[in-house]
Amino acid sequence: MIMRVNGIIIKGIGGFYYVKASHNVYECKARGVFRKEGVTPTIGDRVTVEADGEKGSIVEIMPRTSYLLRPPVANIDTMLIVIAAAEPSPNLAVADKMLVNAEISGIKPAVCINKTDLAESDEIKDAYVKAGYEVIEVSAEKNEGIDTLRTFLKGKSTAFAGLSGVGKSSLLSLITDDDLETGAVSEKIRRGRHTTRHVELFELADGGYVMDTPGFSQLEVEGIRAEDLQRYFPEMADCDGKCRFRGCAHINEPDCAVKDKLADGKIASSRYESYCELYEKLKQTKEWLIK
Ligand SMILES: Nc1nc2c(ncn2[C@@H]2O[C@H](COP(=O)(O)OP(=O)(O)O)[C@@H](O)[C@H]2O)c(=O)[nH]1
Ligand SMILES: [Mg+2]
Ligand SMILES: [Zn+2]
Repeated sequence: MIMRVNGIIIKGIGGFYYVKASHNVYECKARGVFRKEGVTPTIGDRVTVEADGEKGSIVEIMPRTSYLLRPPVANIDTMLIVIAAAEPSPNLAVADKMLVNAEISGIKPAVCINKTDLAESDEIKDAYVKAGYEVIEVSAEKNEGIDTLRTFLKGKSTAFAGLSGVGKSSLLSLITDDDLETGAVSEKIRRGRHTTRHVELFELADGGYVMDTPGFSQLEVEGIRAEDLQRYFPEMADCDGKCRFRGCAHINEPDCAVKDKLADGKIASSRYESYCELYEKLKQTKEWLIK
């Protein structure tokens, strides 16, 4: 008997889409009509399936609230940028690049500082709180802050991003009770179960979804003009129109509201350095590469 059910695509492997609908997962093909319309079903898509037993066919894709291109995933609400307090030592330039890329994608970012058992993290926290971001401090190793993290994740779709080794897999397995690959898992299990690097959404017991985003930390900031970069630094928003020069880049100009805020300690110097670095890189981008 064929039934119509609504669900969410949690993974795609070998031309099949796996759609989670209440307590079932349906192995689905997509109707050819999507190809004609130029739409590719993507992980995170909310879809309608015509199901026959455990197999099904995706017949409708709901409009997306967000779309991340790399890795491709739809309807992510939040991007959680994971930084380790130590091991590896924090790379705030990379964290800021990821924050800008999340902002450009229209996905609300937040910061998670892991490995607080290894080093103190006040300074990092301070930089991002000043920027206006929510900051969650945790230790996957000591199981600290995990309840706060669970509360934060409840009821929304969150993508975890961060450099390799910061503890994304450790955190994801703690909150999903799934046996994900972590640096600590034995080589045998790793080879047996996690040889493919596919992206997958995991449902949380309290409602909501989480996923890892391999490769996201490597993405450069591109597709925007250097002049527009300040829009993606929330702590600069209230400086808009307050500098002496119109179109102030906040780098070499005198009487600059951003530099005043920096001097007052209301913008972290690490954040300002990231801004300057990204601005210079974008300045060198050829105009015709900008969307
Ligand atoms: N000391 C400490 N080690 C951690 C913590 N979280 C993860 N690790 C370790 O850091 C390594 C990398 O973790 P993993 O979850 O694989 O990082 P990923 O590359 O971001 O997925 C592993 O050896 C983990 O056991 C933590 O909170 N404290
Ligand atoms: Mg990992
Ligand atoms: Zn300025």
